[in-house]
Amino acid sequence: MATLFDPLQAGDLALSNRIVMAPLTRNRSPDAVPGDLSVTYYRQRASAGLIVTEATAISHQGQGYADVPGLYGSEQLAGWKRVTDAVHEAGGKIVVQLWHVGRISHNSLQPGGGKPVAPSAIRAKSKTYLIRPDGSGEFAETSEPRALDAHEIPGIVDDFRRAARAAIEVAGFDGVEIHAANGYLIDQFLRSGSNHRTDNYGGSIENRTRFLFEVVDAVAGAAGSGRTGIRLSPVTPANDASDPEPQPLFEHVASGLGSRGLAYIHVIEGATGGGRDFQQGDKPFDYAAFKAAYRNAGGRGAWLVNNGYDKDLAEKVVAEGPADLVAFGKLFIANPDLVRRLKDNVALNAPDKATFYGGGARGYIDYPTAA
Ligand code: 8OZ
Repeated sequence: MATLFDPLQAGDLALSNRIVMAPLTRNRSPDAVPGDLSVTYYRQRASAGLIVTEATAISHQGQGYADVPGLYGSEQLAGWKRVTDAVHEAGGKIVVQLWHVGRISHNSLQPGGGKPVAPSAIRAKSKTYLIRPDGSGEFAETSEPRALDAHEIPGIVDDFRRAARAAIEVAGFDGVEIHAANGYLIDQFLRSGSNHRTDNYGGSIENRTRFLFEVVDAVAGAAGSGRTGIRLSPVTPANDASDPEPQPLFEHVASGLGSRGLAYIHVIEGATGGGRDFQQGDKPFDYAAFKAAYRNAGGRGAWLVNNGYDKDLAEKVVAEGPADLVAFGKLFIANPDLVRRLKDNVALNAPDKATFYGGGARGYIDYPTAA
């Protein structure tokens, strides 16, 4: 029976164990450049089987929060190269999460102070995080977006392609993860609550999933399909994501992904950071049918699960199914040596919520490792 501490081959990624560091937004990259603190933070966590970086904007337009990193300029790529070198020196593997926030943004973060872009001009009931001129942080309502013109969509697909290529060739990542979860741009296209388009990117399930598959094909073409993963959150209400019928939608996504040779599928079960049983529509989501749709379509990638796992539940899903890999978020914030602590049953440090977003070294690189 598989354990959390066994190696796994996920596509082209040879992982030393089944414990993944989840993507975690930390807002410590002024000018979108990861700096010394981030080099230390990721190096400290290199014993994870795989690190998925915090969500990283593929373009200035894809930015939605203060001090989150990007992949679109040479300084940002150079900052990330220092991170990947440090993780590799420490024996780890690291992929970058490719992010376009769509409507979850604020005019003040957009090129020229313009409106954020979205499938449709529907404002999200959600907040973003800004930093005031005096350096203090504040949560602010997301701005009114404008609907993308169909002729702009290939340019965004190109931004994903360019970011994926630079991530591998310049920044030295082992792979990339497409962020298609949590109510950001790709998820906004998927769900009927945020996509009211009447062209071939809206309406039917085939049309609402078109943008996702275009991005997957572009990114997998640039990074290599065996170095590409994708994160999905079939029922999350995060960032005002809503769709009354997630089952057929996400089974269509899963079967389309099955033939694309990806390294892994990363599934947030339930409400992101909240209840694992959360549902949208009138039926509980059937994760087994979702996974079966992927395997039945030929999908061979690793099945990576996330949301509220502790050691017992993680061991169970890796031993008995359905998972090959388990991602831990808050536990990795507070425990740089989480793999060793889980293996040796060492008590865990508790995460400090007050230092999750923004700030400096405190709550970022000062959690102790076990003696
Ligand atoms: C927390 C704060 C800001 C962004 C996500 C990228 O939910 C995020 C995020 C999380 O996927």
